[in-house]
Amino acid sequence: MYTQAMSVGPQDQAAKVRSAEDAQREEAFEARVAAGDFIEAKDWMPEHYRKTLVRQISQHAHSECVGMLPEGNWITRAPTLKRKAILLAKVQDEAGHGLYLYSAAETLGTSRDQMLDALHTGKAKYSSIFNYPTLSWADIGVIGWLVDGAAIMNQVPLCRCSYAPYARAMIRVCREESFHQRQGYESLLVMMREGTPEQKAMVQDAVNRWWWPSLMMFGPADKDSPNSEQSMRWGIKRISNDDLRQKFVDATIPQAEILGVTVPDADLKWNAERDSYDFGAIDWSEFWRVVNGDGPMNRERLGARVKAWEDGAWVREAALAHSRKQATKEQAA
Ligand code: BYC
Repeated sequence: MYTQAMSVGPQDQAAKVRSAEDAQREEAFEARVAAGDFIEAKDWMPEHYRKTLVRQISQHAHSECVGMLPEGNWITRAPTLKRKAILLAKVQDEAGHGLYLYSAAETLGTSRDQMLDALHTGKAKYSSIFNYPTLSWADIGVIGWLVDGAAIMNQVPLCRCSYAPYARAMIRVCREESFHQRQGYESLLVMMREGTPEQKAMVQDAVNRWWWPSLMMFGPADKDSPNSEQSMRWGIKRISNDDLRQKFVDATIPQAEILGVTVPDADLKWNAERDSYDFGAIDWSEFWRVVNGDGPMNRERLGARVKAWEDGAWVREAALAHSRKQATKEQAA
């Protein structure tokens, strides 16, 4: 008895040849990546590699854009002209990072409209950290110090990501993030060294609120991270979530000591054997709640992005009408 599945017609033979070719390409791709080679947009890549990159890069781009909101909230209330100019420049940098990253994701064959639609309909994620409120001016310094500090720790290895357009974008992003981290730390140093007792208490309160969410930025523990293994094998991620988190704690605690603040972790202690700090358990239920849309500011943040998109509709329409008019003129000439 013959069934379709057993058919060996010309179509099936073509499929077999194609899949053999794909297997060969895949092998060559894996070998290139294992040798530390960079992949360019026009190179052949497995579909899963492409999808993983679109997911991570678009999510990264969304994070940069949503990340403008908590800080933008303080532009009109910055305490001096100098601080206002710095904050404005920083928020503009974040918009620039979003744009380079959307461009990097577009090289993988996805459109910006598709990516934005995924954000606006809640299908795409953005960093959990931006779903917390900025309650005082000290939050702006602490975001620079801790949030940008965590971002740099995570992003420096991405400058060696196997996908070259993403790696190239990350080089510039990291230079700018490094300035962001320093300006945040410097503003906190001024408050802690020259401030009133109330200002010092404000800094400590901000550290208390941002510490744990900053540790959560690195993502779930390695054992609970479904994407890590494959992403590490493909050289998309170079250092694991837990290793980056540990490096961040080790780099940050001495900075907290210089600043004169403490972090809200009773279990934090130096472990001479590991040459690292031991730290307390992260509340993963809070992390997943925030990632899944139920954090303190999720609704406001997404609402603000959707509103900005809707308010900008007339600009997009006008730009399209203008380009259509130009095209008609050029055709007529
Ligand atoms: N928040 O398998 P895992 C900035 C998701 S912006 C939300 O470990 P992966 C700045 C994860 O997506 C910097 N979701 O995933 C801007 C996955 O879900 P899906 C933002 C998170 O991808 C303005 C699931 O949990 N940085 O610096 O291997 C002002 C399982 O996780 C989070 C980047 O985007 C999270 N924190 O590793 C100031 C860096 N963590 O997608 C500053 C680029 C995990 O399967 N991204 N999830 O549905 C990465 O390096 C990686 O994507 C992550 C996660 C380390 C974040």
